[in-house]
Amino acid sequence: MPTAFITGATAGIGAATVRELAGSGWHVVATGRRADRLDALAAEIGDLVHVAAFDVRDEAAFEAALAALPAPFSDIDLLVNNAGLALGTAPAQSADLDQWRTMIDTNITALATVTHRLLPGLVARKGAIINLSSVAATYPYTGGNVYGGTKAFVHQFSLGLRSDLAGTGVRVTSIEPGMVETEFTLVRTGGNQAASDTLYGGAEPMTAEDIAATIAWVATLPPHLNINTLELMPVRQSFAGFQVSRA
Ligand code: NDP
Ligand code: 8X3
Repeated sequence: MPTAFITGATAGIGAATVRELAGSGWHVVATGRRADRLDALAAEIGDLVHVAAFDVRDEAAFEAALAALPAPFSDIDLLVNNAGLALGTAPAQSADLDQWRTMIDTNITALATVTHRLLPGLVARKGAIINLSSVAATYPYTGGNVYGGTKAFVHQFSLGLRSDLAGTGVRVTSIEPGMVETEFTLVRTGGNQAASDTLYGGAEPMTAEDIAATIAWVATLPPHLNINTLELMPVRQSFAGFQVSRA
């Protein structure tokens, strides 16, 4: 069975994707900063999972984790660039610059670094890359500023990769979800459970398992077929109009 390397596997979409792929017999490298969460996942799933705890922004730690991969986990066929976060909901003019930098470092710089490092092996194995973008890449909302910008990077980078990888057999997909109930809003609000409950309450949001099943579907399509971008929303979420600031 093939091997997947998943960033951000300690929670939400990443953890659900580990369970989904390992449940179908894939070997999975599960990564993230919280080692206790990764150990629990490994204990739950067993030998099909290899865990590596590191901060995806720490290139040396990432390299050390790669160097420590045993076979068959070292032969990566699928990269799921999932680690990411939003921080804050303030408008740009009152946003925290450190939060902006953390989002850029994680959602853009680390994602590009991991991709660059794993690309030669993915080309050699005619593998695949699945990137987690967002509806925030396409539809601006107040307070979405840099988060939406990072996800627009992920969308466009995915399309650019497809161009560059023409003829290699490597597939690239940008998955672009709307509301998924995970730890995302807790992280964004600095641990405000009430804010998270209010956002998702009554919205019948998508679940991490919904997105994991979509990732698994994309990853197991016939090798001649590439999903370029895939946008998903809960039925209860849709588009709002423009705002007008009247004189
Ligand atoms: P969660 O907060 O539940 O999970 C985020 C994961 O990213 C965690 O495993 C976390 O691990 C990891 N992560 C964050 N920063 C780092 C870091 N510096 N180094 C390593 N790992 C890191 O959120 P989701 O599952 O919802 O989010 C997963 C992806 O999906 C993100 O890219 C997000 O932007 C995207 N997305 C989410 C949507 C939603 O509504 N939830 C909608 C659209 C896209 P740890 O903290 O242990 O390091
Ligand atoms: C997460 C979805 O709408 O909160 O990417 O930006 S949203």
